[in-house]
Amino acid sequence: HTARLLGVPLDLGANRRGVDMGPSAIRYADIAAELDAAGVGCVDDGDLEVPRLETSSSAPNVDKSDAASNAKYLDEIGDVTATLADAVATTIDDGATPLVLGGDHAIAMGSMFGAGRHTDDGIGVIWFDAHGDYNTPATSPSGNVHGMPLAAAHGRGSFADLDWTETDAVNEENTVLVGIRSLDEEEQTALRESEVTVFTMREIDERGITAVVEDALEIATDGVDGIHVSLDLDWLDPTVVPGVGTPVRGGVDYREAHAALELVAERDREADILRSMDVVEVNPILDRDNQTAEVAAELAASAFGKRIL
Ligand code: DIR
Ligand code: MN
Ligand code: MN
Ligand code: MN
Repeated sequence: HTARLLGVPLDLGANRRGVDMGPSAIRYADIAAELDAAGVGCVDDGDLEVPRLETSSSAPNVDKSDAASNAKYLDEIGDVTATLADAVATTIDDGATPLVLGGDHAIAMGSMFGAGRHTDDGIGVIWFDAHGDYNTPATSPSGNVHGMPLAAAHGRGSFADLDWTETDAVNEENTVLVGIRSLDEEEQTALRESEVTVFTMREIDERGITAVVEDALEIATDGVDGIHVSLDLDWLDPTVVPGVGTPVRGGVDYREAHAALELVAERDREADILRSMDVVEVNPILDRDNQTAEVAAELAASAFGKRIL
């Protein structure tokens, strides 16, 4: 692979300022050197231009009584999604693998829509996260779009009506959540009724990370043109990654995280499955000594094939 770094310093989808500095922090953690050590060529395309909180037109557009508008900055985020989707699709057409640096998790909509373009059978998704990110504007208790990207990718709720959503290429039955430990009530219902496979932390406790990720890869890659891997750093335990906006106790540890992403790389070596990846929710303001960005850079390198021997 040749990795193409695409920074997306978006924070409008999250409930805290600071994730906009994620791309910078991950570059400072020397992701280029990490990828180099993985034997992966790396081109840095810089950052996408994103609207800033200070200069965006207004209030976030929230009307709790109106389900359709209970999604903060949805218009601005839609613009970013459309731009990123084009960049990701172009990168793949050029024969490279996009590595999208967030930014909050709302950017994954752009990654997935872009990765799904020009496919015959669509893509699968592996979503490493503490959260399900399966809310819609109608169900979200927070109104934060970073809690909704996967539902958007499946064209759920009012997302289906938006002109910037592309809803047929991200296959629900090839979507797998791994390491989940925090779901809102209506999110649970939506996931239970969906074709998405959810592996909670409990499965990891019982069966171990290797067995769970092997299963996830089997499901995600079945009959598709490739997979998108989305890594929310809050997937890991907050003791390992203090620099995230919505930490949840009880996450995977450093070694489990590496084992998981190394399995992705292993499968990619066998069958060329990795189409795109994003690394999101790094918040340097809440971090200590840039640890979270360092872990992000190392895990991305593992997914792209870094090996010890
Ligand atoms: C919560 C938090 N479920 C929400 N989601 C987060 O706002 O919808 N996702 N933090 O990563
Ligand atoms: Mn999360
Ligand atoms: Mn997330
Ligand atoms: Mn490959």
